[in-house]
Amino acid sequence: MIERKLNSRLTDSRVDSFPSRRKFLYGASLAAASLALSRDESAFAWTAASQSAPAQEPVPDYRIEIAEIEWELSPKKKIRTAAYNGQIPGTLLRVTEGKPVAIEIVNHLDRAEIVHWHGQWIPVEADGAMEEGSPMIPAGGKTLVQFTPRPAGLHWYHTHAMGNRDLKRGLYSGQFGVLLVDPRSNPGAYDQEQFIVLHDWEAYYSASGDGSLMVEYVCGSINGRMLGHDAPIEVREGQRVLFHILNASATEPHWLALPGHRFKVLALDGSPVATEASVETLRLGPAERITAMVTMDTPGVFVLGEARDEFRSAGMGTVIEYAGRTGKPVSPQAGKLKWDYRAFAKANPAVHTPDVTIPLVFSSRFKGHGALDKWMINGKSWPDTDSIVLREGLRHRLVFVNKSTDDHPVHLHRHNFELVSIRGAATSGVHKDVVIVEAGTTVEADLLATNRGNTLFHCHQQDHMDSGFMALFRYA
Ligand SMILES: [Cu+2]
Repeated sequence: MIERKLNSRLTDSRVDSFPSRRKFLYGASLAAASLALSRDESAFAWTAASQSAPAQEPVPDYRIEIAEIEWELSPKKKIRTAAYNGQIPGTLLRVTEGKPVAIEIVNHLDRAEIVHWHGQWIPVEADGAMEEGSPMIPAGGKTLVQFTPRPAGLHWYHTHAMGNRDLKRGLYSGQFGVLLVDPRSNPGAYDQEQFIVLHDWEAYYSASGDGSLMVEYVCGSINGRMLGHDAPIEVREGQRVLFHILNASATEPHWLALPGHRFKVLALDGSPVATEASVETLRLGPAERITAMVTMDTPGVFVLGEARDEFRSAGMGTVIEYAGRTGKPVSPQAGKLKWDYRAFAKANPAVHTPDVTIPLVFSSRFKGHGALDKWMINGKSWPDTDSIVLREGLRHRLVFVNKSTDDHPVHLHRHNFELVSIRGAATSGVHKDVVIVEAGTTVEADLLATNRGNTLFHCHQQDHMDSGFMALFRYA
């Protein structure tokens, strides 16, 4: 029987164990490919990341195999997509802050790939962004990535390849998984933990009001299954369930609710919040993570899912069932969709004076009917965007000015930032590595430059990133 908890079904993919049925089948399906490759080891060209490693290669703690798979979102919906270790989401990588980890990545695809460690403050060689200078993994090649995980919290790993106009590549595919960095200290008391990973599938282009193209999806899933096609999460009255929630969608923000329950938000993007506020509905832009505790105090059967009917009926939901309760699950009502990062901030914002202020103005250029808009930072599109120079040790105030009519989940690699104002209202105590800058608004965030090396900044919406919404920060 397939394990129902993501945690237990994924932790068995450590290199030295091989017990689960799903993993076993995957091993069998790849046997032919491995055999072919073993005849000619030179086909496995070690890439630059491993050449800088010690002569004695360490035994990897984890292995990630990138391959095309057929995946059953539901019995009626089978898709083909590239994924990690034959499962969606990929193997849960659970590591400890400060304890070095070695991960072997094998690319069985016929194209070069790259894996980014989102939220980790690690060197460029390991980070996984070719624009920074991290090496790609060639088609049929493999690499060994080594880094010391920091900071603790809910992070993730995913392809950083471009999707361009191919809606099966990049984050439109199944190439994503959870990287949970446990703190060295006790993370707190809870009765069980659950991982909730959102994704949208079968992307297609549709014409927006002005005739330019936008991405939409046929269906969505939680933990790789459409609503009603995964085993329910079983809880008991009084339990405190720690939810690790990741929006791994290529382009869509999502709203999540569990009727009759509230989410006590403990951390955003893995970073503990100043105020652990309780909310009814969570908003997660692409790449955002929320760590939240739910006290199970309303017995029944419920859908934990998208608060909006159209997304939930397209599959984005999972059932939560109290012990001994049966019946039709109660779905979230489309209530007010309200989200304010400041709910989790310090009650009295701390005031800091930045050493440097860096305006970053986001705008788009209409490229015509049937075309993708071109996205710009300070008037230029990648690869022509001006690079931003950071000075080590200084406090840089990033002023995100969104002059467009879209919201943008902007992301900074290898660092995080502290939100200092949203729509002109001062704030502090919320540290993130992705922030949604809503259409027509300004968000300010302070970046402490403490991790030398090239640092990519981009919109995490795949089609925006692919259309120029990227810039490189570099240290002076
Ligand atoms: Cu964007």
